[in-house]
Amino acid sequence: MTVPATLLLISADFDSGNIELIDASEPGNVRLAIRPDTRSQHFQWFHFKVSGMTPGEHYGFSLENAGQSSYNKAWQGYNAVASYDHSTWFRVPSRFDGQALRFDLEAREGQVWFAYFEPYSRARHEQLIARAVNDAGLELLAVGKSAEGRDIPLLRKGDGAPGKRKLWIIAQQHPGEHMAEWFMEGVIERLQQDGGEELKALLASADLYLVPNMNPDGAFHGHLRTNAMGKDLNRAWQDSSAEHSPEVFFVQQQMNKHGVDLFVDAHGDEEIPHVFTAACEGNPGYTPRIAELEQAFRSHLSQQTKDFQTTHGYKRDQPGQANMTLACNAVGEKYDCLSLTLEMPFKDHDDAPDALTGWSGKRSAQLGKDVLSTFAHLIPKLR
Ligand code: GEM
Ligand code: ZN
Repeated sequence: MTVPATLLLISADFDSGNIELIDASEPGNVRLAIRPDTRSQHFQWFHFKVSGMTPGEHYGFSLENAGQSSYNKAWQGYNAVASYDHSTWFRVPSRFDGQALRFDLEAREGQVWFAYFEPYSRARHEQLIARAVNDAGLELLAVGKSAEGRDIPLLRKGDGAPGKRKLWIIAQQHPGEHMAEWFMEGVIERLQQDGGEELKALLASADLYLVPNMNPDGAFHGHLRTNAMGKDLNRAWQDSSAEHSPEVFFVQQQMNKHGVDLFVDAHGDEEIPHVFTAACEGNPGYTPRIAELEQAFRSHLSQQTKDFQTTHGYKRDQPGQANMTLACNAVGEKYDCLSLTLEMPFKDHDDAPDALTGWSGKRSAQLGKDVLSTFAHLIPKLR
């Protein structure tokens, strides 16, 4: 009697899971497809579990619709992440033939998870909020609600006293860009652990307004780009609504209430293997003062860490040609303040590559800590 190949089980019915099974009968070529975002054509994020593997055996996986994904050119030079315990992740060599993304694994254990990037779970988000309030002295200033009713906490470090600068960081408008909430974990961890003079000086003259996850519905559903209403939140900053983009609507209400003196919007980028910022050079109200602040931010952060650079990034917008529906541009224009999109790679930061992990949650968190030093440096110049 031939021993049947153990049945491979593929699952994605968990927080931020996304995969559709085509055929798992051949362990050397498990055929899969990525599911699009709800009410949207966008897709690229994947996250799934394989169980029933035999340690020592070779397995091959193929994401067969990768060639139709939102940023399909970005698969060149990309390596998927894998984990045997859903906690420690490593890169697996991947190859893209223009249609399918393929990767192989010689199993070390009976189960493994694969993902587009190291996921930041809702459970970890809840722990982060509790840690922020209980151990890092942040106030739960307000709680918005997503389209499906999930909490969107706005945290504040500081007492909101008049005259203090208001420094805002929001993260993960694009739900598949999980590096953004890892970044926020680093910010909060430093606020919890660092009693040094630099942070004391920062907090003496500024309050931090933090939204660790702008898009909990999209993150939970394994979306790349949209909320549960199919809306790209980073295109909703001129016409947000309680019905289609309640997440942005809530944050804009809070910004109007408290004010903004500096804004950072944390994202991930599919294609460019570097950490970089995009700014407001295309805004109608762009001034030399803002240009100098952008330059000061970039040069200070470049000196702070090898995990940031200013050579690679998006093409600069032409004067007056900015897309004002983006958070960075809308907030920079409305509050006449330094306003930046911070991009972290799904691949690696090629200026300081890490062969085992590529860009990772840990490196995103460290960048969050480093950005606070750049905030401290900029405080005297913001207004
Ligand atoms: C990007 S932000 C695009 C900014 N482009 C320029 N030229 N300033 C988006 O929303 O498309 C952020 C992201 O998705 O990571
Ligand atoms: Zn984004």
